[in-house]
Amino acid sequence: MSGAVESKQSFVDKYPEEARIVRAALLSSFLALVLGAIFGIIQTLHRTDVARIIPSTDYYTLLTAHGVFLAISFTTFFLVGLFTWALVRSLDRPLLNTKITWTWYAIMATGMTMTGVAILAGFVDSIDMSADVLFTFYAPLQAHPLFYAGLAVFIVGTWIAGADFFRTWLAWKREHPDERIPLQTFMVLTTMAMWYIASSAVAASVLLFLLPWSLGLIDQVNPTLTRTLFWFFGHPVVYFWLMPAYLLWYTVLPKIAGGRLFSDPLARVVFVLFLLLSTPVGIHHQYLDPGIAEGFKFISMTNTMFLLLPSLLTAFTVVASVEYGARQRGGTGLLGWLTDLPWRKPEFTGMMLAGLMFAAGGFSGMVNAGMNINYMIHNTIWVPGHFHLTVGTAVALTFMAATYWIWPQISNKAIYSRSVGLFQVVLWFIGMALMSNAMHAQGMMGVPRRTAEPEYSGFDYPVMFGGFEELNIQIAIGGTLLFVSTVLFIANLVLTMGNPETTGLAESLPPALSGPSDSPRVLDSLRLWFGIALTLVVLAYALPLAAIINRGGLLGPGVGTYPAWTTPVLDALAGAVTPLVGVVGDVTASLVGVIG
Ligand code: HAS
Ligand code: CU
Repeated sequence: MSGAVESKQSFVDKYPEEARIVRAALLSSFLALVLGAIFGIIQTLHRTDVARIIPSTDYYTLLTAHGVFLAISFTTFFLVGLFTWALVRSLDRPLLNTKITWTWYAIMATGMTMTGVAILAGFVDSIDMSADVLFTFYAPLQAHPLFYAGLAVFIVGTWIAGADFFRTWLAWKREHPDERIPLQTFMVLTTMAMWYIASSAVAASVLLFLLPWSLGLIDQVNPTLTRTLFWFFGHPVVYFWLMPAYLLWYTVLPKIAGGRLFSDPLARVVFVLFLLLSTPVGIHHQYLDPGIAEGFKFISMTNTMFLLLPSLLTAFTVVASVEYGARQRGGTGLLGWLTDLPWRKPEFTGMMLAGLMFAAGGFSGMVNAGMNINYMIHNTIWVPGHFHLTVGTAVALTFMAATYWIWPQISNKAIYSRSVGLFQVVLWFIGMALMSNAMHAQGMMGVPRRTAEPEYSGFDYPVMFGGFEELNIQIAIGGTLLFVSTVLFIANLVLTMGNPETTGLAESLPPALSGPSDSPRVLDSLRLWFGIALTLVVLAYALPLAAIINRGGLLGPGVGTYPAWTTPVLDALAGAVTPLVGVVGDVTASLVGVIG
């Protein structure tokens, strides 16, 4: 899109219907953020024994709500909103049919409501419904069928969203046969392609095993199988959260810094690498699972180490682009240019702090990924420390920061208070630095995750990096700051929505220094990359899955390979077929008699 046109007309001026959809998706995302934040603060204060307003028996309900609303709902609704904006903006063409778009939005919202109701009902004793299965919803924990049905509906919604994006791009391609895929669209499409592969496994797990099991159609499932299918999806889903943040770091952050993206081809390579490598690594969440051979775990570890590459490339490209921006603004010196960046802009500072935190989160991820050191931190609170830096900051803080930049363009309303915005993003950073650091340190002491009572009465934790109690205080203060930061973010947005509409809020995105024509055309061959990605997944998972099913059956040991509910169906079929066979036999016999 040419800068001149866009500077006159904002996104909402040009595409009012699409802007409405983006706003709806973002607001759904922020609703989930509010709910997740409320559960988060209750749980932080409970775990650290600062304030206990719920019984510990409700802790799993709380933790499930916190995880599902934030990790699944907040992230995915933001993603579909952001992707709709990025696709339409970069193709400079409307969606094919917004009725379809509203349909997938409604399907996703319905699915998430079903799942949310099933979880929240767990707080009400008089309702016989609960879903205390955590956001990693594999067996043997079992939820009410509504929880699984809602998730299935939600995932189908995201699949239709992906199809909507692909169809719109294909229409654009027919209109522009010789052009390269615009970078943002390329990022949207590779992410959705990765999502189709990743989510297929969890959809299979829900539809074939967990839902029939919770409906009572089958008596048991094979826990190792449902865990493995979950982690088949559970690792790539973290890149499904991260890739929209990368889209913003690559395409929006350099512009805010006053510069341009350093290299468009490198950005494409990074997204292709994520498509190829995100999925064949999920077993790194199962290093301590029995029933999976060490060799498969080792292969998964090796694949994970390759997967560090796209993030390290990103660190280089994004920092180089930001540095270019600073130098354009007159910055000089080895590090002196850092002072020439627009630190007063919440969208800039928020994204930079998110990127900085990601470096720390990525390093703790490298510790997780090592098979031997994983034994030290697995199932300790180190792991929540890790993912609050990655999804909880690199992703969440980038989304909040980007909202300060995107919202005016999709609503024609200026942000109510940009200084509160700046304060808010810095507060998030400080809160997370305290909370996550203390979580990592406690994890090294062996403090478990996922428990309301980490104290183990009568057991003293060894003192290192400061004592257990002191770290608890850091976690409580950090968690409280995060809650305050979320309240400020939401309040600012609500007040923004009350602002009068205005003009002049349009922003353009400049082309990259090294543009798409510098990269080989094969990079745009989505079919090729999708095919290779599928092949890698088959190579990584065929044998482990076959071994798991061979050992424990599809439905766990002793049940046989076929679901129990097929027995009555087969009996009924046999009952219907037997007389028929009898008739055929009789007829044949009489025919033989006649002929004879
Ligand atoms: Fe992870 C567990 C390994 C990245 C999320 N991870 C989790 C769980 C979650 C999660 C939610 O191998 C818990 C699941 C559960 O409940 O059990 N993770 C990794 C590795 C990476 C990684 C190797 N994780 C992420 C991201 C997440 C995420 C991203 C969410 C968005 N993780 C694991 C493992 C476990 C695990 C094991 C299982 C642990 C266990 O035992 O249970 C890598 O992708 C990390 C690569 C990144 C880097 C950092 C590069 C530095 C950069 C700097 C950026 C700076 C920029 C500019 C852009 C090596 C890119 C600003 C710069 C300035 C100077 C201002
Ligand atoms: Cu992982």
